[in-house]
Amino acid sequence: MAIRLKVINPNTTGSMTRHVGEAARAVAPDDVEVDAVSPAMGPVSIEGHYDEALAAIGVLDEVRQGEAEGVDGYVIACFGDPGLQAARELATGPVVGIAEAAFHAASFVGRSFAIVTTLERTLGRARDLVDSYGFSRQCVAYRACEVPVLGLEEDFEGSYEALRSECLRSLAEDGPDAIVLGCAGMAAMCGRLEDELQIPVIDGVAAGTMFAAALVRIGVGSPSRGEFAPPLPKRIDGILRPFELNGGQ
Ligand code: 2AL
Repeated sequence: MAIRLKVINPNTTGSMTRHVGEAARAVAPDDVEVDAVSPAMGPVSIEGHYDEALAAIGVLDEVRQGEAEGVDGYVIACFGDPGLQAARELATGPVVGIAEAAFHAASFVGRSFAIVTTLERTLGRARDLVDSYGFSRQCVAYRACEVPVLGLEEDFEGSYEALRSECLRSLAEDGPDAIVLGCAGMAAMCGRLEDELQIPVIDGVAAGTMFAAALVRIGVGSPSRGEFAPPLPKRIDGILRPFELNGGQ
């Protein structure tokens, strides 16, 4: 049976969603159908805690719809993994965040990795994720190339140069065994960077797609009891009313 994966770009920029879909399809096996989507509401890019809190709602909306459509697994394609734990409460199948996927991939190929991301202000979130996922010993550096998320598409070559320079500084000063790219919008730069740097460079969109497909194939999904059991039924007020589950009962 074909595996249906929903790859969610949590921001609302359609061109980035298309690129994320291309990155996922480039690695997905023939029996994996990739549906790349972005939420109907939310910020055009995610570069801070406010953006992320709003984007998480859109992610949950997509997972809710995916469950009604029989989706087998999900990838949350933003490096802050917005809404990941909540999405697991909604989903039957696996939900994989690209930051989490990239850290795991890096840990398979070396002792240490460096994260090179977009804006410096997003590094606190990266640190929190590394700590909470248990990768503090492996992550030896947190770096930013100071290109905003949408700038990655607006000036691809200039952004590539900024990213490449920061990666080279990291190799010289931090000595990681691998580089983890800190934004879904960097996916198209991964192969070229790896060729130039001669070190594993990990794009979480590719890693997350393959991990999610593998989990579906081996029959591993979200837990249905305990912390990740479906949300408790309750009334939800105000503009979030459409998120009430089972009529609040
Ligand atoms: C991201 C990302 O992957 N998508 C987005 O909108 N922002 N991450 C980041 N560090 O800027």
